[in-house]
Amino acid sequence: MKLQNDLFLRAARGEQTERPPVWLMRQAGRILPQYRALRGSLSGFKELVETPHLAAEVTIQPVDEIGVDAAIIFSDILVIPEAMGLVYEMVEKKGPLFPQTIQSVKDVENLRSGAPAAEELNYVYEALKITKRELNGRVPLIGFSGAPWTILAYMVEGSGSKTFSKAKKFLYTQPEAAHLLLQKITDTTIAYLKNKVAAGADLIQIFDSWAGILTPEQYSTFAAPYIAQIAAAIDKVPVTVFAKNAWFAYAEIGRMDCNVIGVDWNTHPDFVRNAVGNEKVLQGNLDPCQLYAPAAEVEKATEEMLKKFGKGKHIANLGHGVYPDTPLDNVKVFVNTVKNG
Ligand code: 1CP
Repeated sequence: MKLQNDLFLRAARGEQTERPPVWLMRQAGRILPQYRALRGSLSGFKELVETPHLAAEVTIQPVDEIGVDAAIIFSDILVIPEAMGLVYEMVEKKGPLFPQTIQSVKDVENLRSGAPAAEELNYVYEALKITKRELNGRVPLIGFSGAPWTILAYMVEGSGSKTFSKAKKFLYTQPEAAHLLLQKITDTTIAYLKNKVAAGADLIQIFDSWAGILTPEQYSTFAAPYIAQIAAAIDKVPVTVFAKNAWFAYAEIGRMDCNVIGVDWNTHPDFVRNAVGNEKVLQGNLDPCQLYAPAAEVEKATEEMLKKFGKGKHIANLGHGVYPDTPLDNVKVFVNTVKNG
């Protein structure tokens, strides 16, 4: 089906566009009253993720309500560990929890991987198909995964963490087991993302949310090579790599077979441009907390951000996911400022 609004995809491919496209990481979620109402009627987060027509419904909510130029499929990066054999729980007000974690090479050997693991995630592919049908060509649909290092971090740590010191300890003390695990996650992620593309994803974004806690050497050893494998394997649609706080890794990411590079709010777009050259498209990077300021300041800051990126090769977004308690009106000011800019 032909897209009515293909601005996001044209920009991602590096084509000239009349204005930068705009969407928000975590736009499908608690900033929307429609989401909160539906979520409140369910047993929990996983019911929403695992029920394809409901996942499709919340995926489309921000397109209707905020007018963004792309939808992102409602799911979570933690479906991959579960498909490999580690069940996750989403504890209310706390976040993810893995009752069983990875501690040894034996634990890694016991995991499923590759296409058989990816087959466990039919509910995600079903959600993509329903979303594509219901979007009816209005905007492109983004599919996503976590980067292998970020997925390993949850599988070893067992929950969120400020330091992920157990996961980093695993890299320092059991590097062979770590590489085995990273390769299994990579193989599973490639099969999963190819299935997502077959189900209708128009672009793939890889989230390396915990990139910034590694040393540059660790990043080059345990993170970048696996993302590079995934980016090279996804050949039918554009790929975005978002490695949060990994300012030291932009040159390496710039050499990957990806189209778009995410920029967090700590990093100046000029710095990233210098590191990656002129071909790549940049995505970002307003501070999510800026959206708590009065509307007039949100507008001004958004205009300044657009100026910093310059004309072309830019997809407007925040520097990380939007926070759940952000005033919805200011989210709309952000989006409309880009659209009217
Ligand atoms: O009950 C709820 O509503 C829980 C909140 C929530 C939501 C809305 C979680 C739990 N996941 C999601 C959806 C989600 N997760 C999306 C939806 C699509 C969209 O962007 O609109 C996406 C892309 C993710 C990806 C994700 N999950 C990441 C990478 C992106 C990022 O923000 O860095 C990470 C790290 C997770 C793990 C996760 N899932 C949920 C929470 C609270 C967390 C973070 C836990 C931690 O701090 O370690």
